[in-house]
Amino acid sequence: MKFVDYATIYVKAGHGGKGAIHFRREKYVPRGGPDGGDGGRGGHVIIRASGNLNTLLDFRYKREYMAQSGAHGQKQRMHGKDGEDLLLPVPVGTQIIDETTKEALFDLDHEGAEAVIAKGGRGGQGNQHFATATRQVPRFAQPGEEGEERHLVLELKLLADVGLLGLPNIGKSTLISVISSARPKIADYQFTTLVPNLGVVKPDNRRSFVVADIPGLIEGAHKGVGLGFQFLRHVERTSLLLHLVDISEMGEGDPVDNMMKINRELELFNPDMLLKPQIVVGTKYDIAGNMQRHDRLKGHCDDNNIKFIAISSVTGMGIKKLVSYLSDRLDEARAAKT
Ligand SMILES: Nc1nc2c(ncn2[C@@H]2O[C@H](COP(=O)(O)OP(=O)(O)OP(=O)(O)O)[C@@H](O)[C@H]2O)c(=O)[nH]1
Ligand SMILES: [Mg+2]
Repeated sequence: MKFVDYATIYVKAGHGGKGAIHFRREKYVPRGGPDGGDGGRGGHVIIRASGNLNTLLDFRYKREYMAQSGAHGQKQRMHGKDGEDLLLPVPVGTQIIDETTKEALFDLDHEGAEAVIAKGGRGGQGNQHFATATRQVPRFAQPGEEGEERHLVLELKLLADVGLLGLPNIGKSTLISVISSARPKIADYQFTTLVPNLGVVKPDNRRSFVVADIPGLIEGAHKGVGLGFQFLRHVERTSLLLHLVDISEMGEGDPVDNMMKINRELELFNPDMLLKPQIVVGTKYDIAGNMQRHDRLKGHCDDNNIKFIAISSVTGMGIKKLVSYLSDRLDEARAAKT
């Protein structure tokens, strides 16, 4: 399935039904009073988060959404039927932004969260309401109100606890495949991962948590180099970032420089990202060779008080330690929130 995390749409709520102009007509009741009923309310447009969806793809194909109008009022004080509400399901984690004012309107961050995004117009009052002592034959009624309309931006930000970050080809997808049931594509070339993957990690006797694997970043991502940094929004809301750095003898470039480059891109994307707790993970430890790159990275982390864990997704070395460390940190983060 195609992954789409951004869409612009136009929504319009239903028009209110017209109030009726009518006079009572019955045998033996000459010149009965006004009995025109009220119009029904126009349908609302409602957006609701659903756990069954994981992309905004549908909104690329269909861009305009209109709810039903209210029915007109009728004789004998009969109320017109309300227009049906239009319900638009979106993935959990979708944010709704007003395209015109850029104002963030709603953040549908849990299953079932919903927002009435455009209100249906009120139905007009029928002429039954307008008779007075001096005006017994009101030949008018209210029209229904317009439904609200809006141009919206929908932006999906996956909700994960831990985000994986790093250059391409360093083993991000391999790690998520080892610690969760996710089965992303893994290959020995850059940009194997083209769209984010989520994996649920279920440690023994601990709470499960969600990890997001995103496409690799390279220097200049903020200018659109490589796949760009558009996918960083999916790790914007995680509690922790795992910054993966290749420490194998096959790895290219200085490991500390590599790490700095990614952090620079993070900062350019959103400076707050640097405030998020980061754990540095040295990958491919099974082929670390003379350990030169490992020692260089670990030394830097120790000097700067950065947590460092070395792993091998191939032999499993360090993986248990990493998962249990993540569980601890997430427990702390949850405790701090409550
Ligand atoms: N020896 C060894 N190879 C590994 C390890 N982890 C990953 N690899 C290999 O490294 C290559 C890249 O792995 P991926 O998991 O696809 O890397 P990625 O970071 O997801 O790459 P992109 O999606 O392109 O950003 C693959 O050939 C993996 O088999 C490891 O711990 N040891
Ligand atoms: Mg990958």
